[in-house]
Amino acid sequence: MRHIKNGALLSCLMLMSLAVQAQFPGAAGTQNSTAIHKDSTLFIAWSNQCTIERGWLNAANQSLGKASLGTAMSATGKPGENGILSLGDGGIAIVQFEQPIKNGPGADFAIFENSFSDFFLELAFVEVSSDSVSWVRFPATCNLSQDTQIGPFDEKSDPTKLNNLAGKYRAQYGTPFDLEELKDSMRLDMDSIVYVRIIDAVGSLNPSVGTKDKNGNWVNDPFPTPFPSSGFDLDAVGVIHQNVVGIKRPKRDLSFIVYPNPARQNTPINFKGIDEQTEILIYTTDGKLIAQGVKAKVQNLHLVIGLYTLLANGKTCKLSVVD
Ligand SMILES: [Ca+2]
Ligand SMILES: [Ca+2]
Ligand SMILES: [Ca+2]
Repeated sequence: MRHIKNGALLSCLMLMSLAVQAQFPGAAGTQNSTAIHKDSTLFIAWSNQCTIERGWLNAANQSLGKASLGTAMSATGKPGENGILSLGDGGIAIVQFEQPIKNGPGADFAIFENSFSDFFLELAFVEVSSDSVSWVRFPATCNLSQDTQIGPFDEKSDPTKLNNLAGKYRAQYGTPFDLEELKDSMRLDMDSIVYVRIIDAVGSLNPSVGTKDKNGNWVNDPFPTPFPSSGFDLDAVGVIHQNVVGIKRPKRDLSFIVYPNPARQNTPINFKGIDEQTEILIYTTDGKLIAQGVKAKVQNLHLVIGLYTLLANGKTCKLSVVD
């Protein structure tokens, strides 16, 4: 008898929890929306570096190849600048900033996608790191249908059912993230978030390729999207609170090796610690991006005499080219 009673109470509690299941803020312009317009004075800086690992045009049919729209630079600067970087299914972008982000009052940074609609929402998980070794994910929620796949052209998403997923809002409106939610993580330095990692959520309900939220629910977003612009389309990452007092150096060595170094003007450059698929970016000392591509593409560049900064997978390396 006692057990039956407890069972009844449990069912009742479950029903109640379903009834009050969290509704999250709605689309830009609706009451209590947390969307932040790109021209908001809250933004004090924008990401200035990005490395990418493209994802598939269709995670369920990898023979189609990978997404290709945009470049790493597309994820730098303000929204609407430098184009859009399409990640593809499961693709990853890691962005960095001139100064680390820190935890201040309210949201600390925001991510911009390029959706044309409040209800066509391509989503991504968001993780942060102080050292590029330990990453902590914002606890994401997707309470969208677990039975009906949102198709590639369906405007059937709903921002009130999404939380802590980039892409919750339409173009020009950033989705905010508050580091306060991660403050109990021993693996982060709340005053020095150096990296933000954006990982396309493969929005398929097919268990072999789909991705789940913090509650074990499938993330449901337009799928499949077998176009060059597949998956999450990263426009920009805006900083709201940054650490200007002094950059805390990452605890680990983040360098990789390039040799010979110094290199002669017309000799190939070799890399150690970089795999074949990793995108390498080459900057001049004044921060201008002059070349990017995988190892096979950039190793035979004929760089003029000078000093360069190379970036790959969030790691950097100085290269000197001599006569
Ligand atoms: Ca905060
Ligand atoms: Ca997706
Ligand atoms: Ca952009």
